[in-house]
Parts: sequence; structure tokens; C-alpha cells
Amino acid sequence: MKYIASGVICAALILASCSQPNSTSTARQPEDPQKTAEALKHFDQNKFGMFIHWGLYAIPAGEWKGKYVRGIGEWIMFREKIPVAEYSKLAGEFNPVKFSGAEWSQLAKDAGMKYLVITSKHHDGFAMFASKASKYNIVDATPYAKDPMKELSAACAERGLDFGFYYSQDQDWHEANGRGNNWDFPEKRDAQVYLEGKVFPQIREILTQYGKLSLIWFDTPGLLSDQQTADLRAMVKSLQPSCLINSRIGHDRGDYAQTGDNAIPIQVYTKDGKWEVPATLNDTWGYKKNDQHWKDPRDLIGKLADIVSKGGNYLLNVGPTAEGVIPPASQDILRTIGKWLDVNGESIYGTNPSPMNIRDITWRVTTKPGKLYFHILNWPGARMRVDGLESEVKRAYWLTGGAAVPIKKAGNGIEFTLPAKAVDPYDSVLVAEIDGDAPKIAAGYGADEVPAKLDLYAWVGHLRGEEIRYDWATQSASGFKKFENASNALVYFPYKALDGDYDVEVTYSCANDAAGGKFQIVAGRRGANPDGRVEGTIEKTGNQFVTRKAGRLTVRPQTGQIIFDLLDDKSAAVKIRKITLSRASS
Ligand code: H79
Repeated sequence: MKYIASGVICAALILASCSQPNSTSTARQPEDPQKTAEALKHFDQNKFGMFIHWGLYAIPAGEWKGKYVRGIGEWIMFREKIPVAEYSKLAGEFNPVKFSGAEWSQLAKDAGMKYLVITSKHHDGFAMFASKASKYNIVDATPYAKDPMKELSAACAERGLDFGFYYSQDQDWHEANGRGNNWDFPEKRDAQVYLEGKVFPQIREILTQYGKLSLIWFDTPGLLSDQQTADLRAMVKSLQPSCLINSRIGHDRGDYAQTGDNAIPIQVYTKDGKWEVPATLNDTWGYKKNDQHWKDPRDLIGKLADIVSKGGNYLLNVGPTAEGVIPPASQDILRTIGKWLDVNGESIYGTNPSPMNIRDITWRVTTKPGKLYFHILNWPGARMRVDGLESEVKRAYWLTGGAAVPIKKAGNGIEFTLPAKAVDPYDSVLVAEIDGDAPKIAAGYGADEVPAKLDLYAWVGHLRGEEIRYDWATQSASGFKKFENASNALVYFPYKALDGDYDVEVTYSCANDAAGGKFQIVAGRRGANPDGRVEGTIEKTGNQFVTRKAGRLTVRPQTGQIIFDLLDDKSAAVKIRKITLSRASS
């Protein structure tokens, strides 16, 4: 499988492969695949981790020269084409006196996270650790003059949290031979000079100065060659054989895969190995003072259950301030998730993915031998019928409180009798104990079979854009603003679940005076012509939800994204509940 270089959205999911060819150009020890396999198994069980984006960009915090800068905060240098000479002056102001490794790692622990990954060096090139390889680092270039990563890594070890580093291996806007800065430097670069001068020495530093690293998280591999990537991998594995490497190292040389940023596959996805969803709590990774677009705990707990049921891990980001404070709103949200996990962790950690395919947004299921954990995300009323579950269910009970749930056979599945109201405001976990270890699933309902008629609810997509909002009461998204060269959008990630022609229906509601705008649905991937496209007009619905045919869409296994957006601003207030794809018979 080929890696599609991470650009606007990295939609490629990369094969996890444990047996890597050893580098021929370096005289290093061969890898120990056993150690990698063991580390991967442990990583799979962790399920939930904390991502931390922290660097000089926390000082401008989304504003440059008094002007608000749209987009992700850590990209401000690039977006504003800030010269190195100017940006690097930020280091002289960086003094995170409120940083506390104990507090940060304790927050991760309180949130129920099992691992932590922090930016050692992002694309701006600034090392947030003590580096002899480059003076452009937090010890040598800031008034703080200390190495926060020493404290943080030790605090994580103390609390039994796995610790890993993010490292931008190709993009480096501070270096003439790094990639990305075409405003200070000529186009021509020598990546090898950059690698040997900065990357390899710094990788050695981060692998030798902070104890055991559970993983290195590379990003935007871009233009490094296969040999350069192999050398990078060999170096990591020779220094720490158990350190995992993510797929964004490039050239299929990772141990496990990332989905695109904030991208959750629409179906269970287990055939290409372990994967992880890197995701934001608001609309940025690095701190932005004006970004208050926080996801709510219900959304995040639901996403955790959704991701784990599909086979992934969830790496959820916080962006601390330049003072070293994790925004209080982030802290509150994370602690709320942690309280839910205190009670419901059994249904997340160490579980196996759903044995059933994904049909709607009522529930997701995770499993352990002999047990199914139904995560009820949208309360279905007095009864919940699970079609296609053929196992005998011996007993069922709520993970909260342990009260028994009445069960009976119904059709080819099971019906549970539920109380009038949700047992948990975010995700009520119903445990079903079955006969035998593995569940028996009826034909057509298995995780490897995609339903012929597939409802893609808005909640399952990525709501792209700062103005877009989700409403739980109507299960719909709105705020589809159109900009000159961009749009807010609802984006789905099929990850090989779809192949062929599909009849498309859109379920939406629109006030009569907001109707008439045009929408499109495009199935595509970066750098290629669309695989399929339909276009339509938002009709008056008198604020009622209606389902309208929209045409026929071709989707291929390589299709990275299915994007719904508007072509103008006329119907920006439309509420989109779902897009339904029915496999065309012809
Ligand atoms: O570290 C986080 C991001 O900074 C990084 N990956 C996550 C984990 C990332 N690198 N590249 N991208 C994400 C894609 C970025 C695309 C954009 Fe842009 C940056 C969109 C807007 C700003 C590039 C510059 C494309 C348009 C302007």
C-alpha cells in the first residue's frame, strides 16, 4: 500500500508491517521483530493517549502583528511566511514558568490515558529538549534554560504512562536544507545534509536522554527517499528495539498506522494492522487563544468508543500555553472523560474490535472473550434490538451499577429492554455475556461485510471548519460556510470499505428562506481526479428533515475521502443528518 504524503489532510492509512528490511548503508544491529510485536500488542491495549503540541507557536497563539490567523496554530510561521530571523526571536520570550511535568502527566492519568506523545520538534524546527545538535533549542535559546522533557518523561515513568516523542523529520522551516521554508531559502535543498546535520543527531538525543520511549511519531514524510527513511528507522531500532515507529515515517516503514488528522474510518478496519487517530480537542494542535470551539465530552467519549470498536487507538491533543498551562477548558473535558473511564474502562482497554459491521449511531460494540460491551451513544427508547447477533446471550447488565438488563430473542438477534432514560449521559455500557468466547454473527452483519445500504451519519464524519456545529437533538451538522478557496465540510473516510457505484440520498432540514443553495459530494483523494461526484440543490423543507435523492457516486478502494460541502453560502444554515449510500444493482 502506498503512502499518500500528508498535505491538506492526510487521508492515507499505512500498512503496519513488522518485518522491515534492514538498512544496507548503516552497520547497525539487525532489528528484533519480536520486540516490535510485543510493543505493538501493548500499544493496542492502551487505546487512549494524550498528544501534546507545545512550542514557540504558543506565544503568538494564533495572532500575528495584531491579526487573527486562520488555521492550525503551529503553522503560523508558514502561513504568515515569517522569516527565520523574526520567528526565532520568539525563543527569547519563551519562559514557561508554570510548566509542571507532574501536573501534565497526572492530567493524562486522570483522563484515563495510557500514553503520552509530545512534540520534541515540530515543523518550525525548534527543539523543545536539550540538544547539542542545534543551538535552536529550549535550553540554549530561551530564558527558561531548562529541559522540560526530562521532567515530563520522568513524571510519566513514575505514573506508569508510556512516553513518546513527535519529531518532524522532513519539514523544518528553520533550516535551508529542511523542507518547507521557501520564503527565506532557495528551493534547492540537500535533504541528506539536513538529516546528517540535525535529524540523526537529534533522534539519537531523544532516544538516549529520556529513558524508554514507547514510540516516535514522525510526520509529513514528504520527500525523503526510501533509503533515508530506512536509515532513520534503523537508527531508532538500533537505539531502542522496542520503540514503535508510526507510519508517517513514510515509505511503508512504520510499525503501525495513522489515519489522517481527525479522520475516523466509517467501518471496522482491521485488515491492515493497528492504527491510531490523531485528533484535536478544538480546531488547532498548538495553542490558539481565540479557539474556544471545544468538542464536548459526549462527542469525545463517543468517538473513543467508535474508534476502539473499529480497531483503532485515540490520540487526543492538548495545546499548552507559552507559560506551560494546559487550557482549563481542555483539563475539564479530559477529567470528565476520565471519570467515565473510571467506571467504564473495562469496555475500552484491552478490548477487541466490533465483530459486527457499523449500521447507525445508536451503538458500538467492543469485545473480550465471552463478553460484548454495547456502547449506547444515542438512546433508542424502551427497546434496543441488535439484529444479526446469533450467540446465546446468557445475561446482560449495566457496567454502571450492575443492574440486570432483560433480554429476549428477536428475529435473528437479541432485544434488550431499556430504562426510559440513558444510564449514563455520554455512553451507557451494556455488557452481554455470551455462550462461548467468540460471538456468532449472522451473514451480512459481520465486521468484514459492508451493509448494502449504508447510512453515513454526520456524527461519523469529520466536521471540518471553525464555524461548523453538531446538534445532538437533531443528530445533524450545520454551518457549512463557503470561503473563496476553502469550505467547511462534512468529510467521511471510507478506508477501503466501499467500491463501486452508489445511489446517494441526503437527509437534511432547511428553513424555506435559506433554500436554493448548491451542494456537492465528491469522492476523491489528493493529487488525483475525483473518483465520483454528485451535485444538487438544497430544497425548502419547512424545517422538517427530508430525504432527497442526489445522484450516483463512484467510490473506489483508494478513495481517501467523501466530502460534502456547499458551492455557495446561500444554504449555509442547512442541517445535514446523514448521507446514505446504496450499492447500485447494475
Ligand atoms: O502536528 C499536527 C499538524 O501540524 C501536522 N500533523 C498534526 C498531527 C500537519 N502537518 N501538515 N498538516 C498537518 C497538514 C496541514 C495543512 C494545513 Fe495548510 C496547514 C492547512 C492549513 C495550514 C498548508 C498550509 C496547506 C494550507 C496552508
